Amino acid sequence: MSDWWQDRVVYQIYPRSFQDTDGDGIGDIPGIISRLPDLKELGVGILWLSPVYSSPDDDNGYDISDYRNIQPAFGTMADMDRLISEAGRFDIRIIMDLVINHTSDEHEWFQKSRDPKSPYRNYYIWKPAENGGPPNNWTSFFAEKCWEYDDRSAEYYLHLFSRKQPDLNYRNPEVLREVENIMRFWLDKGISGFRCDVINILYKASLDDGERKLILTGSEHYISRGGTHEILRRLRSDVLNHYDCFAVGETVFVTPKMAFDLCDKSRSELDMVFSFEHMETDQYFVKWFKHRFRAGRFAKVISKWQNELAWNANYLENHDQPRSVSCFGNDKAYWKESAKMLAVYLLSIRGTPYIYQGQEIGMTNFDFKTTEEIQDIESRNVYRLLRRYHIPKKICWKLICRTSRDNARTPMQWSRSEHAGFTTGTPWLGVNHNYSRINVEDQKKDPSSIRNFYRSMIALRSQNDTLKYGSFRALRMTNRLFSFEREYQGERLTVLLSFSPKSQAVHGSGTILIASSERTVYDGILTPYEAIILKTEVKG
Ligand code: TEU
Repeated sequence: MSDWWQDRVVYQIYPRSFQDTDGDGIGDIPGIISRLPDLKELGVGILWLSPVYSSPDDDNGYDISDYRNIQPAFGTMADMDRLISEAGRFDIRIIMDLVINHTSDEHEWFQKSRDPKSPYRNYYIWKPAENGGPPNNWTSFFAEKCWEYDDRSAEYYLHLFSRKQPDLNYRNPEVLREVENIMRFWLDKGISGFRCDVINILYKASLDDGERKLILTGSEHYISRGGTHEILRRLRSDVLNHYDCFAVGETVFVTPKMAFDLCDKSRSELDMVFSFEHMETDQYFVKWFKHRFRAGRFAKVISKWQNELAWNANYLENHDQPRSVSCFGNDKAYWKESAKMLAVYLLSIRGTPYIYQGQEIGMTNFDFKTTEEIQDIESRNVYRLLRRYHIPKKICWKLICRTSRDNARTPMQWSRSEHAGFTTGTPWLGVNHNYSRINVEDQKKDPSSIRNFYRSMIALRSQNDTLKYGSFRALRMTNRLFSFEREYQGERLTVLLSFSPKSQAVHGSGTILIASSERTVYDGILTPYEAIILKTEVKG
């Protein structure tokens, strides 16, 4: 017996860049409503909305100042209610981004907590100076310090992300009570669950100095600690178990064992987690220092996670990652072929597939020209840090362009019209100059388009139980070929994925279930970046 969130495909919307309807250059909720027919036609069954709550937008909505109100640029609560009901008419369910590791510093809780006598003081993590400076040696996710001194309080507060994102204090039971009420507020509105932001770092087991590391000094004190598991079990028993919903956790730096402890059914915590290891196979110790992508390493990591977790949350893109066809495919000579091959990969491994807006049309990394075009706080901080270490501007620029989160945040490319049909105003972030070649409207008309291939793959997965529930067994994991088998109730599917710009001989038997090249007979040769699923019946 499966859960509905195992059968459906999730489509992530970054509302700021999806569809603007009032000409302010920022996407909005009425814009999402206007695109529901497109999303239904694509075949998605769940929408994950990145935050639409009130926010000063220091981190584009991941700094929330009011969880029960809608950011005016995105619309009103009435718009949100209408989106939930309209999506329901299309049998599309909605999950919201639950950002509860931190709030905005403009949240009323934080403003009240700045008074040491306030009952809200312990909603956050305040500490006096240590030897005249920050309370410990921790570093932040955003390449800056993670303690901010507040004159009014005469103490420091912890922020693992930007200084405008103070961490909540989960040693205080009032914080859990507030969070549970926020979750009920949205579930009572009819949403179907949450994508839980950095959910495995909620509980800080200690504020002692950390082992000095190049990345995230201090993280051993808060990554997947016991207190976080207790919090997740409470959220499950107090809230989630009382609704028809699911929770997918974004879990930084998890190993398969940590992930198992967070999302195995026996744990009664989360339903699935986003891991990062497969997204880090083209980098040295940190994502800003990339090397050539090697499919063999990627395949081995995927196979490990497929074998170690009962159910995975499978993704290649989101609002934090560069575009997959630029990272794992070939966005020049084999753009269409490699985008389709990645579609077969994503929709044929075991787990819930997550597609990010624009991935279905093969949107590529942005062609930034100047640092002024970069909006992302993480990228701007890293550029400043690299320049502080006197890294030449040209090298800094190359590092940022390849990895910046803004690569995924350029406006959705709907058509060849101005600003790709995203807005009639001035877009908040530049539109990729290739929109006249890569857009939804053109691809809907082209039977061989990437978008129409995604439609076919999504439809195939929805009808094929082997793709949904079958076992996984890796066959070949080289830099040119990733192949694996899925087996279920007497049906065996062999998935052949070429990551090579050259044709290659690959043994395979059975009839073609689907081929990215649309061929119908397999001759033992995979063409460049071709993907084929072969079907055979197995005895017994
Ligand atoms: O991201 C957490 C996180 O670890 C990423 O920012 C990561 O550091 C990098 O960007 C991806 O390799 C979540 C949200 O997805 C992100 O947009 C927010 O900025 C962050 O949390 C803070 O809420």
